[in-house]
Amino acid sequence: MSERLDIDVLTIFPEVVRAPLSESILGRASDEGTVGIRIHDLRDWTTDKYRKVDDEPYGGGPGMVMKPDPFFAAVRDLQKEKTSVVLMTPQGRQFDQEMAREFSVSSKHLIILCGHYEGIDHRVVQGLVDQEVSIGDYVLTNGALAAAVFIDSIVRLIPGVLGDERSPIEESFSVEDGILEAPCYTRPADFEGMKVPEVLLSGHHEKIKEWKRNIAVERTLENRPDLMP
Ligand code: 6GU
Repeated sequence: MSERLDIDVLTIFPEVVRAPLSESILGRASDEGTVGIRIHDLRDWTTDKYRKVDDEPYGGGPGMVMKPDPFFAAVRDLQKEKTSVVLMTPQGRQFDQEMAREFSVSSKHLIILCGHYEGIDHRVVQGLVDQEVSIGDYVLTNGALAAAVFIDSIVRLIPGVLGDERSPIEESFSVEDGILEAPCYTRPADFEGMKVPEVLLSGHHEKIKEWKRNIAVERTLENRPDLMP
């Protein structure tokens, strides 16, 4: 049995995080209690009449900056003994499969803060955050989508969440040499004249393995030469 992972998300767009995580595999993991995901509206920790979460930047500049006080109040309410606080921000360390594995193995309780692209008061980073995470070199309007991606990739690695226990080991970026996966096929063997490679129908396991390896290298050279050892 795996250990339970609890995740609290703080966002001004709870629905953006909730919808993708309630589908299929992740919804089941949540139902079965392998993981407990709670998505909170950051505005619940505001104290003013307008539930204000942002304000103008000191020193000028465009856009608004997210205020520190709702984040501090929320984290103080939610944190437990073994909590790690993660901020989703394009300024963070770039997320990858290795980080997903580390989070899934070592986390007990995560509080995930979703920033807005214009920025978040830096005292949140200094005073609350253990790790700043970016999901890639492009800018999203808000960290909520990034949080859903981050959570999906971690939760699916928890033993028992995927039906087949083997599959996370053999997939791209997780195989020993970290190259892309071979393409796959299913019935029909001939679809409108496009045929499944003969070797896959042969039942010859050594030959199939060799074919998969060769085509994986070929496709990696074409799409992701940076992954080649
Ligand atoms: Cl974590 N947030 C935002 N707003 N944009 C991003 C991102 C995060 N990661 C990549 N782009």
